[in-house]
Amino acid sequence: FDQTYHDLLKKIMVEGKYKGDRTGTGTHSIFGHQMRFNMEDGFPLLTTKKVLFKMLATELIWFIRGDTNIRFLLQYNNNIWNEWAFKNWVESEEYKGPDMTDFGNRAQKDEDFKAVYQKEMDAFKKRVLEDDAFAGKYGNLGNVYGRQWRAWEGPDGSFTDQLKDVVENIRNNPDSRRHIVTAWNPAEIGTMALPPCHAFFQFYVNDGRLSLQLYQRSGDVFLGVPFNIASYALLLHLVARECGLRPHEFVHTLGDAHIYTNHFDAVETQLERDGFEAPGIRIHGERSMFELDYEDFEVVDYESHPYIKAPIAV
Ligand code: THF
Repeated sequence: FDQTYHDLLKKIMVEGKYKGDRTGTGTHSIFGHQMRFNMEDGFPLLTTKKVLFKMLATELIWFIRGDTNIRFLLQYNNNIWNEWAFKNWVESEEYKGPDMTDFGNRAQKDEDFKAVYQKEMDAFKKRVLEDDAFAGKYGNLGNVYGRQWRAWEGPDGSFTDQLKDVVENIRNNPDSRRHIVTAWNPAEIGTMALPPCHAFFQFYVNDGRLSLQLYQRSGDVFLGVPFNIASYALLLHLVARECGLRPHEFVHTLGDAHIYTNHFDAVETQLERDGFEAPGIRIHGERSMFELDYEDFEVVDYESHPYIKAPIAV
């Protein structure tokens, strides 16, 4: 698994072309790449750096619940979506604090600003956790993944639960070529904090085994992709369990696969490391995937190199 991922890192470092981007950070990028991870070889949580399973597992539960409010994540001390909610808050009429324009880049370059930003961010998190009305307004990321997966709104006002439907269809008509869930809803892109990166996925059943392919339009290969791999592998395990099938392959197809220029040193560090044996995953209890909690998951025998810190581009 680590090798498959390292091959992608190397390919971008060698062949990647400089490309400016929305965040103003700059990237090296390639277009079109596919990786395959066989669940029979273990659970693809990378070992050449520590990947925080709790963060991606609680995020996946949040998607599965159809929740789009960061309050749930904050309750697990999961901060991966804070910047996008915070951006809506500081750009609102109601915000009266210090100027937070371009806070992501400024916090990396300016220590004094970073302190001010962190104080504002802490106050924001506290308010989202404690104040229901505030959380309803500014904790919500809009019509992001959870909403599209569980309650896609049709033109007639009806709702489609794509995730429940796909589980039903896999059970009842395994050979179908329409086991699809899409988060890419063109009519609602404007109401999302960030248009979906992992946009479209499909299941495939053969010989009692279930596979999953994801089309990811944009991949932050150092920070996001290790999360995305483990997250969709976990989703594959959950849906297979729900349908009485064995999890087989996760096929990860990437569109714009990029490494941010401020991640290059971190990538070099990671590429010098050799991987350990992949861990395993256990899902405890009998509850349906729609009712699971983080405490029902267990990663077993995870041995990894240390965590590598790198800044997130907002
Ligand atoms: N934006 C960018 N630039 N990259 C992304 O990967 C990304 N996401 C989501 C939305 N926008 C994105 C958010 N997902 C981390 C990981 C995933 C994220 C956001 C942030 C992150 O910082 N991970 C760190 C540490 C986590 C922590 O300590 O809390 C890591 O080292 O893994 C892609 O879906």
